Amino acid sequence: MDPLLKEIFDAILTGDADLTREKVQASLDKKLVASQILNKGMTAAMDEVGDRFERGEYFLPEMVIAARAMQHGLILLKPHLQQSNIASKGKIVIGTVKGDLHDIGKNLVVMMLEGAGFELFDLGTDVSPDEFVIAVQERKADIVALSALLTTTMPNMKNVVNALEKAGQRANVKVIVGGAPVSQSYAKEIGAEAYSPAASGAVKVVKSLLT
Ligand code: B1M
Repeated sequence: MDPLLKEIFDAILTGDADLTREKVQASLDKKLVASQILNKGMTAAMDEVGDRFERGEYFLPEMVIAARAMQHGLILLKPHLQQSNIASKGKIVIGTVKGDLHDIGKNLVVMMLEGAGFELFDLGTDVSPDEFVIAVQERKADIVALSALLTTTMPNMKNVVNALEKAGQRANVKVIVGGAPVSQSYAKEIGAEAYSPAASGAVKVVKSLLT
């Protein structure tokens, strides 16, 4: 592994946003592949942050500053992650479900889908089922994309599906779900059309839903 990736990993782990930016820029200047910088340097660091949190070695403040460092690095990485594909047609309403404030993964999904030419309406985090339904109606969305990072908020994905049904919108829109605790079998269980384990794969999945 390139030593710069380890340096990015360490910079995020210690929540040093300036150093993260510096090392991400150095990696880009060195022509390291953007997806490697993301996966081996940045996302790996967030996984380690999560593990330390579980072991009681890190607390909320450490998670917050690590997330901030990651977000600073992502700003630099964004243009390199987005594919300059031919614009595909499709409107996507996206958000992190009610009760959940995690948005780094969801923001990556937004980046990838926008880069592939889709029109994105990002509702942010802590989005209620009703807010999703209203956005789907107002935007005439083809797809609603739901992110959840907590096992406790996953059920709100099902609540969105139920709310779409109740509003008579279910037939008009496809539902894609993702996020660390979510799985293909969970997607099936709640009646979502699709699941993607990673932001990069979301583009392919969305394209297949719209053909
Ligand atoms: Co929290 N947190 N957190 N956290 N946090 C986790 C998720 C946790 C696994 C940590 C741990 O214990 N190991 C744990 C959840 C346990 C569980 O439910 N199974 C946890 C907890 C417990 C909590 C709190 C409850 C802590 C507390 O208050 N006691 C609290 C909850 C707050 C809330 O949401 N209501 C909390 C708070 C926070 C912060 C605010 C401090 C911060 C979030 C900041 C932010 O997002 N702006 C935070 C962070 C940073 C994490 C970890 C460390 C990192 C998450 C992250 O950004 N990963 C996380 C541990 C971990 O994930 N290893 C943890 C990097 C990101 C690129 O990956 O988000 O998985 P990810 O996204 C991936 C895929 O999942 C996928 O694509 C992305 C890239 O490929 N994906 C999709 C995501 N959405 C998708 C949608 C799709 C398709 C793919 O289609 C629609």
